[in-house]
Amino acid sequence: MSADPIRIQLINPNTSVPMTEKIRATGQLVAGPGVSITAVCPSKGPSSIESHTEEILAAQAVVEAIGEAERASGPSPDAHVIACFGDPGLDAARETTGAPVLGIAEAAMHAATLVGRHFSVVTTLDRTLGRAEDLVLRYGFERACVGLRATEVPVLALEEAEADAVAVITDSALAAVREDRADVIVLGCAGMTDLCQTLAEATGVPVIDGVAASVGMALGLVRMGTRTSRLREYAPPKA
Ligand code: 5HY
Repeated sequence: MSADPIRIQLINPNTSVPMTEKIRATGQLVAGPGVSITAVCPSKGPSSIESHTEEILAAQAVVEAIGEAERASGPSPDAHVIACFGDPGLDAARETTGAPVLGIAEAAMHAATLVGRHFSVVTTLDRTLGRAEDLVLRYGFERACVGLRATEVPVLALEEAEADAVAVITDSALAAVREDRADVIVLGCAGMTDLCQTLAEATGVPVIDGVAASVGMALGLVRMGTRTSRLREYAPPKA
């Protein structure tokens, strides 16, 4: 095996440093030793992404983070993960680099359909459900997705997941299994990454965290030597 490790960059497009650290920790756990996981977040911008306006700023932060990593001296990342459930800037990111770029929503929905028939998304605020619904349609999961549930737990309340927040999210996941007939739960926020195990134990069904799913899939693509197609849509944009 080459001594050069596989490098995956996780991009949290909000400015929360504790959330970025949680995301990095999950990534490293999934990737295991011998894979270099870095997690970055912007120094300026929204502290959480919960609106369409913040989504646009997040998309810009994603594209900038990829550009910076590619321009930096030393080897560039072999893959990038957009660690925000709206997958902000995913298409632009795929124009920016030939390295695979995975969004956590897209990766989580794919993973969910590999281990069950029906999934429900359990997420933060009701106002984000429109974006989640758009992504379900865009990725073609409208048959598999049987529920989109908001908990009204804001993103930043997940920084230190307190018992109250965990209880509300657990109740929502249990309701999804019971009422939506979901047999898999998809977590709708990168800040829920550390709740995956707890929720799986509470619900008895697979709980998919998109951060973990996208790191696993990114690693697979890198090992397969598969990069983003540069033909047509994802060709590099004009300078
Ligand atoms: C996320 N926002 O994963 C999304 C979740 C959401 O700052 N990180 C954020 O509520 O849409």
